[in-house]
Amino acid sequence: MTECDLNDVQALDARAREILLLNDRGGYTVPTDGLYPYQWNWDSMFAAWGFAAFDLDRAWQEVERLFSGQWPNGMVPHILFHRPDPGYFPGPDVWGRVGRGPLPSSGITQPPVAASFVRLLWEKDRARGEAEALFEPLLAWHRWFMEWRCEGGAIFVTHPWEAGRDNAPDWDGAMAAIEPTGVQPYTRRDTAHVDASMRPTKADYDRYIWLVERGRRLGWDEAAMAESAPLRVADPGMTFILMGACRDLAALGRELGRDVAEIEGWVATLETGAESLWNPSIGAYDGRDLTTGAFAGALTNASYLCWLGGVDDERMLATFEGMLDRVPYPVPSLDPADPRFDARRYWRGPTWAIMNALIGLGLAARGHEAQARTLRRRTAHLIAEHGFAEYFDPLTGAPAGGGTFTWTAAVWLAWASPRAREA
Ligand code: 9WN
Repeated sequence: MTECDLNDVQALDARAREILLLNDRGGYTVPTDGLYPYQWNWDSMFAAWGFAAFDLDRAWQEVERLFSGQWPNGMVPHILFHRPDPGYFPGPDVWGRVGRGPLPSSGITQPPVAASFVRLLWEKDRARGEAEALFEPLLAWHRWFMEWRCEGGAIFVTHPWEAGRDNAPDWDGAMAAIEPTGVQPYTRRDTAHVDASMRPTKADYDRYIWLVERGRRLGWDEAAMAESAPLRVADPGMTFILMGACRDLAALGRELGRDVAEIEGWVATLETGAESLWNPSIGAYDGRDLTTGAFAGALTNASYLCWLGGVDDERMLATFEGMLDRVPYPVPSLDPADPRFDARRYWRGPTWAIMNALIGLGLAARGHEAQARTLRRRTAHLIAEHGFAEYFDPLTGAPAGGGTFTWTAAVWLAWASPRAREA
């Protein structure tokens, strides 16, 4: 593939900046207008990375705004409802406000990419004080994960939304075992914005809402929710992301003169947990239902986050290279050879630029420069040809889900754009 034309690159850079500003709600960024009108946890950290390409003050503001919603127990919610908006369901009323944090929010978390992006921002200007001020809040969040979401060293989710990969096959077994009786009648808003064929099914939504109603009933008290928890699935995505984030937090802590022994201990624990997610029957890291012990049997884009976590796996490298040869617009969220593959349905097939960026950062950090470069170039072409969509069909590149999407614009500016490479 050839490089994008330089004029196109300038126009694309300008458009990406425009999208971030368009989705800026004054100190925090929404993922896209209409479909997602609030501040989402990991979206926001990608937004900060994108802003850092042209406005470091605004980048730090995004991170600080997210942590302004941190709960006293250390948890950082997956959504902060800064102002009411009827365009999204479930809104703040459905999540409830019992035993909560300082702001209206959801009661679950999302992938902890923050420490890794804080480190990247800090490296742009080490004289600034924001990273130092965020060190303890980040530490408290990671500690919350190790206390409430870690079993056998692997990080598990209690709601598919926690993983950020909502309808991935990883949770199919646990979701099927839930009987969503007694859910209050509700109207989905997502399918008013996006074609239903690109979104999770009604069966999924009934269970998403059932789980939220259970959490609200229990006041989002972790100890109460852990008793006979209906969904506990160990996630390679969460495990590798937290492992990488802990390594980054420890590196930052050392530079700041902090004691990082506790964080190093977590990394060792997570390494053991990651091994337990190796599924020999598919030759990849896989989701594992902690209630039944069953693997999902799914090669997903989260399987390729091993390098981000700091696990250099030759077997995964061979699988990754094979996938690059087979899939026109990598990395698919589910391998196309899987019978559950659905090219446009959300996390059951489509390619997500943010996952590509995380995989690429991991590959580069472990010295697999050639593979990282290939993925970066192919992601750049995907965005240049098909726009700043939420996700893309991995076979045709067709845009899917929401448009003018913050994290796709951010990934362009910070990583995929040829200019980002030069910088
Ligand atoms: C539920 C905002 C979020 C992303 C998730 C993505 C999707 C929400 C939804 O949108 O999830 O959190 O309503 O579908 O799966 O990763 O953070 O972009």
